[in-house]
Amino acid sequence: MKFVSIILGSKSDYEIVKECANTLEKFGVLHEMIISSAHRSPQRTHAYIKEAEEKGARVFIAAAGMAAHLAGAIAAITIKPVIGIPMKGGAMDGMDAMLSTVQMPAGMPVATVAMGKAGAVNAAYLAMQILALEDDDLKIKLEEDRILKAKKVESDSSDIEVRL
Ligand code: RP5
Repeated sequence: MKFVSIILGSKSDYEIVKECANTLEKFGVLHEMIISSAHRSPQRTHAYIKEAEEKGARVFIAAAGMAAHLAGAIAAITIKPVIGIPMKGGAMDGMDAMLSTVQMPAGMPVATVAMGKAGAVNAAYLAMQILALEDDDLKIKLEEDRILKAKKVESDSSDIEVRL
């Protein structure tokens, strides 16, 4: 069983991170989602990553805010790709989380996406693009999605465009 694993640092991250799960769902990609914190439940986080890897997790997506160490802590445990979603909020409205997530030391990568809904959706897309390296059906779905997106730009433009 191949799947994507999503870990939220807190229930308060759910409203945004559900966009990630919904995107995977839309493409029929299996996923798990749990809450586990790098700081509040480090043993649970460690045990879950090991368990998920054994079950077939191919990519991990970690969402956390404030001193956001969750994605980095997961990257320390696994060599599977780890995607970090920095959550808005806190005194610096997400800048702290973004820097905590993106500024990993050499050799310990976390692929960091944008804050907010776009980041949650892009985390799902990036995970799927990784899976699509070995999944032709998913690759075709992603290619079709790109074509639809390009067509939507054209149809949106034709609603309003003015050309000389
Ligand atoms: C982080 O601290 C969580 O990922 C969340 O974004 C932030 C605040 O958590 P709560 O205090 O709302 O549980 O660990």
